[in-house]
Amino acid sequence: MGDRVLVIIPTYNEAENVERILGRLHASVPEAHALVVDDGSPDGTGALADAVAARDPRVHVLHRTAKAGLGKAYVAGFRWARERGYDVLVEMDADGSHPPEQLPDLLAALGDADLVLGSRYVDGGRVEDWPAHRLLLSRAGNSYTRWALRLPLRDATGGFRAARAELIDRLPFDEVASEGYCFQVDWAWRALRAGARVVEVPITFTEREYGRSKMSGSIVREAWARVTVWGVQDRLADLLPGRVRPPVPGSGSDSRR
Ligand SMILES: Nc1nc2c(ncn2[C@@H]2O[C@H](COP(=O)(O)OP(=O)(O)OP(=O)(O)O)[C@@H](O)[C@H]2O)c(=O)[nH]1
Ligand SMILES: [Mg+2]
Repeated sequence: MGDRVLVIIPTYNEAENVERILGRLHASVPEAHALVVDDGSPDGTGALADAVAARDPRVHVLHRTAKAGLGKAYVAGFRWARERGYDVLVEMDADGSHPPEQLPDLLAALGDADLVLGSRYVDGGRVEDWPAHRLLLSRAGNSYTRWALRLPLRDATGGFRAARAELIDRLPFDEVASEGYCFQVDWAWRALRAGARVVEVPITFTEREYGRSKMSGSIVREAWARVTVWGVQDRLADLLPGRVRPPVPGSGSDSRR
């Protein structure tokens, strides 16, 4: 393909994971570059990433001073990538939940799409070792999102994705306020409304082995609140005569797998 691929990995206290995930990434896709976006992790994740970067020119580190949430970290990473001319931008967690071994599947699907979502909830997708309450929360969140936003996606909250840089350039990331995983819903929805070709490919998601989850009640509340507000705004827009917002293409059945 010849595209320059950058895998953006946001980190906060991932000292046990950061070197491991970079090693797995490069075993799977040797030519990819990686950008660790570290929010000043007190456990020294940033310094560990620097040490890898010092011996591997494919690895880069963006240090930010304070924990500001996943959304802000990705927006900073996207900007960094575009300033350096990468063609394909990948989102991936540091904790090993998103298997780098499946990244080639995502990149292959990008041949025919603008945005590829690694999906736990299409045929062939799986979640391993998640406690029942986490799976329920994730499934309920996705069902609610599908319904509230009339979004033709099975896994809009997931964070293992590959996108064409031209799509990133077209979306107004400066106005995105979402902080937690709600960021993923936010920009998938913007992408669909901008006419992007969005495809879901199955992934196997596994629970993190090391380190602690940053998932919190406030992150969940943010997602439910924002999705509800967007859904209401979207329904109200339907009622306005001569509404200008284009509908999400293919709502319902057109999301290809
Ligand atoms: N830079 C940065 N990274 C973050 C922040 N919050 C979470 N992350 C990273 O984002 C990724 C996802 O966070 P997790 O804590 O695994 O959250 P999750 O995957 O939704 O939840 P679990 O399944 O419980 O792990 C990990 O690589 C985190 O280190 C943040 O505020 N700033
Ligand atoms: Mg995780």
